[in-house]
Amino acid sequence: LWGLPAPKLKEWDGKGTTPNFPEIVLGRCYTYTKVLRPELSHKDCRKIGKAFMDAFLSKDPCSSTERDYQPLLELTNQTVPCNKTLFWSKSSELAHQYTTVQQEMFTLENTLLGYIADGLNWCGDADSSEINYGSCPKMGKQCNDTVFVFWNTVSQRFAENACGVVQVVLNGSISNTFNKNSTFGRVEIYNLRPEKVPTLQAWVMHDIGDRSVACSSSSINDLKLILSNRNIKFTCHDNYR
Ligand code: N1C
Repeated sequence: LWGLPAPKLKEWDGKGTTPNFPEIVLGRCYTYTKVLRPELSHKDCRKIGKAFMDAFLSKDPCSSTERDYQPLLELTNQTVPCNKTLFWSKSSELAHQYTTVQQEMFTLENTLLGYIADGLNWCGDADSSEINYGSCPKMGKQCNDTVFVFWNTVSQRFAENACGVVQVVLNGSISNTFNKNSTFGRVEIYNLRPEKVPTLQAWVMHDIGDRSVACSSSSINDLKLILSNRNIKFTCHDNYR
């Protein structure tokens, strides 16, 4: 409509959408499916990019739901082999260094959708079809924003699909080695399927020089209890080599 000013996007406290978000999503999708894992070269990156935008554009970023991301999840479905799923919490860097060396292991970021979204931020606006590059709701503070809903949704799927013995890398040099409020503690452990996942193995890693033994800490005991109630066996290794 000629002459009408574009509606002003809502202003939030958090940082805005990552610059060039659509291009990054498309580029990462092609890199993953054509270069890194050509067995997925049949995936349609244009469709995937469109489904990602449709999940949040023209919507209030504080009213996002799992359903918004379902079409994107369907287009990016992928099988992770049994015994190869690796979870992590407050140990992203170490976990990913490990999967870089141990290429047959998969964190969520080693799957297509996790790879595409890793480190990015995004939001739309209820009153405009534009991407909001200026600001987005501050996670946890202003609302459960669309990026938070996204990670909950994909983490849930990642855990539901896991099979065999699964691993988690935990940070033994912080007080809450197992944190009930983390994605791992809140979403992933409750979505493991006991009929497919007999055992969860924790690798509790410490900073160099820190010789505490976190496997015997009370937070690890909480994890053990939750799993035992869910009929999943638990093993724990301090500073797995
Ligand atoms: O909250 P966390 O850790 O326990 O989440 C990690 C856990 C892993 O096992 C992943 O499978 O949940 C999954 N996951 C991601 O893969 C991921 N990539 C990037 C969850 N969150 C992820 N992010 C962002 O990091 C996201 O913004 C979320 O809030 C943080 C969580 O990191 P954490 O607290 O160290």
